[in-house]
Amino acid sequence: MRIHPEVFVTRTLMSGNEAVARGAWEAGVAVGVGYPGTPSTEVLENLVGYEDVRCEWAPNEKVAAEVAGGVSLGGRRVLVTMKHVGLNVAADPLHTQAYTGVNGGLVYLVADDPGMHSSQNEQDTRNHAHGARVPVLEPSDSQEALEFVRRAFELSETFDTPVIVRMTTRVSHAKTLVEAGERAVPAPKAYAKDPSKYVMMPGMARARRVELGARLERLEAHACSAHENRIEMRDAGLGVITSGIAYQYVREALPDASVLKLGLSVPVPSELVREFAASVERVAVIEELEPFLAMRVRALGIEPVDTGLAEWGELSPAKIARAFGAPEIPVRKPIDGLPPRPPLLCPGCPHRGVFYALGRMRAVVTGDIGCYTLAALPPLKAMDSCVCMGAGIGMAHGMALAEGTTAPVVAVIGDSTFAHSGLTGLLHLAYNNSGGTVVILDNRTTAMTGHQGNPVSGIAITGEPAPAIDLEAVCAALGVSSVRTVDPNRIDETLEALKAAVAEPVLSVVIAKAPCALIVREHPDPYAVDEELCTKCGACVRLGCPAISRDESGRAVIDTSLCVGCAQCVQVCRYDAIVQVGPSCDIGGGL
Ligand SMILES: Cc1ncc(C[n+]2csc(CCOP(=O)(O)OP(=O)(O)O)c2C)c(N)n1
Repeated sequence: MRIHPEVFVTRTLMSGNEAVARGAWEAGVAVGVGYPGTPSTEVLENLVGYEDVRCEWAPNEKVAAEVAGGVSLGGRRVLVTMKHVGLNVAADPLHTQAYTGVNGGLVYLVADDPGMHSSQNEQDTRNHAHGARVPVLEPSDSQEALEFVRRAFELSETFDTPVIVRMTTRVSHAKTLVEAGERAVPAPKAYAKDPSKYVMMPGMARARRVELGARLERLEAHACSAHENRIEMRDAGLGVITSGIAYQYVREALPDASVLKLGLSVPVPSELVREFAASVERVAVIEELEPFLAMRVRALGIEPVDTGLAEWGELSPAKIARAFGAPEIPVRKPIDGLPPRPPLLCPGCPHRGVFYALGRMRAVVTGDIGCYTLAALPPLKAMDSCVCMGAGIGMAHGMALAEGTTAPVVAVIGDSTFAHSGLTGLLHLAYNNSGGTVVILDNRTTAMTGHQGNPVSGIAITGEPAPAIDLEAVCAALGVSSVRTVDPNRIDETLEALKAAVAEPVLSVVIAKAPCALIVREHPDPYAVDEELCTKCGACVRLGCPAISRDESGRAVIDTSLCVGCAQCVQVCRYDAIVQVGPSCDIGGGL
């Protein structure tokens, strides 16, 4: 095969998220705003690298969507980014922005996580879109990610609606070749005062609701001829209706099948579906997550074949091939006999000290989402619940109201999560005279999603310093009279502060403040175990530090290449068997 050199000049390997950022830049966005969440985070992290685009991390997705709504109202194009659960938080503005429509193009980039690689649940964003009556574009590779984002801005302005671009983990993170274009910035639109369009009170909203229905019909008519939706006729024996990454899987597993590929999948183009179904003998619907398309196909009186494919988890070419009796697609199996490697808090993680102390207190811990959720796992086993961002604070109060336990109930929440949705929970507790205890784990970063800045750490998306909120002052302003700040690497001090806090009859906050071990540049020298002093009691092992294990005899061993010298283990060893060593010290058998 002859390879044209210009292919390499104009095409670049990009992840789907990189391509989305590029597409938004090419579409002339003025602003990108969002809240981190896997698998969407890199979109904004890439967009900030382009010139002439203002990017901002918001404290949460609702605020991001509202900022985006303002940019749109002001007449400029804007991209708002989040993961699927973020759209729950942003659902309130979205559902009414669908009524008001837009001025400048308003595009939501929402990334779903089938299989829950990095999420607390699985959701199909198409359901939200259907409920809000906004269109959805579903790219199946990076080239489409770029093109569909550009297209989404055109659709937004042509049809006067917010548009969702739905990504999934594999489209977001896989790299495929992309032919990039140039940036074209549309002329800013003038803002014209129009309360009947933008002030959604009942009298105005009712009229807009009629328009919303009419707009959806126009969108559906458009979707029947939109070039994002195409019929690929091959063998007429089987016709597959599909969208997003599932399209790529179908092409690999069933190369002879005819396909109706829906790039603009909401609203479902009924006439196109009918036309396709009439041209094939059997229709199958193959989609990742919910039977969203399948239900609408059925509603048209077309009965798709029962594929037996699950309505949850990730789809794969192998699963599709198996479901259709097609030639098997080999899947690489994990090597036998590998030791299990459960996820653990990093060596030197400051969260560990807090959970060790809470374990000692036998506290019931209503937790939250962040790196610290790992404290629920052995050996710490120090978290009792994790539902959604911010939930732990209200849940601790609810537990106290239920009077179902005599153990102290403590809410634990990270700094980014506190700014995201902990503030209002704490306000509820203060307002309702709770005597509970809330621990804010201030590790100076949003660690879980890759160390983004946040309003507590005071670092902007550009990496520049930004105003940081003063946690002590904020808690006091919300009505919390008892606020303590501790260094969680000092375990005794942390334990004392927690015990004192739960003993108080008033609402108390303990701020556990120490930077994430991964953002600390210089660490103290590592520690090692003195073989002669170690009694094999296992106290240090119960901290769950990846640097500490046992040798065949049961004696503790510290891997000095992993140890960052936090000295938490030193504090739990009652036999002074853990001693500091130089970084390159050969501790051999003697120590
Ligand atoms: C609504 C929502 N948005 C985003 C996420 C992704 N997410 C999970 S935890 C987290 C923040 C964690 O930061 P922090 O609370 O500071 O804890 P850390 O990881 O630093 O310990 C984010 C952004 C999510 N799960 N839910």
